[in-house]
Amino acid sequence: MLTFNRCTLEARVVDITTLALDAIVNAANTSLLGGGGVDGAIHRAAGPALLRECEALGGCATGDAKITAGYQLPAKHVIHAVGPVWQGGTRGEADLLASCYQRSLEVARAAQCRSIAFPAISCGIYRFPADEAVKIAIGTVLATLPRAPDIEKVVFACFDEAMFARYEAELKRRQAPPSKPV
Ligand code: AR6
Repeated sequence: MLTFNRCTLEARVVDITTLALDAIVNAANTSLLGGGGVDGAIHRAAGPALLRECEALGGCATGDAKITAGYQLPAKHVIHAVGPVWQGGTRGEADLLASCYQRSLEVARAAQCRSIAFPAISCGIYRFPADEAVKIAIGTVLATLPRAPDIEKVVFACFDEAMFARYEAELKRRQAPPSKPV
């Protein structure tokens, strides 16, 4: 766990669809019409009304995020963020992934959310290298939080222990005080 101003950042091994927070983030695609991975799990758990609201949104650009209600989910809102497909790292993938985290927090703030959970966006079907993605996720959340001061809790929902270990290591590295000069 890491504390930044009044906000706690923590990693958990958990199915994101079970979290009763103000918002959970979906790793969506540009159509916003559902898919596999966490997107499929969120749509299944939320029920068909989520797809109907998504159909009215007109899609979403890569790197951007749009909000809906949570319907049958315990979370109040779903923030649908569209991560980049990994294409080797030379197509702006890192900036687009960072933009997902930044835009999600901006959208959460506008909806008065105080708590939010992120999956490891782009780290599944979109094949973004997980070590780099985790650094981008935590770094961008920390950089954006000063502009989203009402957010009190950020959960990084990990589907497996290997992903959890990456988040834990990066959170610990960021929490550690700078080493003293010898
Ligand atoms: N809770 C938390 N994390 C999960 C869950 C869950 N229920 N299910 C999967 N993960 P992915 P992407 C993890 O593939 O790479 C869809 O078809 C998973 O282990 O869901 O951004 C969309 O429609 C991985 O670490 O998202 C898009 O077309 C992470 O969530 C495309 O996949 C993200 O994996 C998006 O691909």
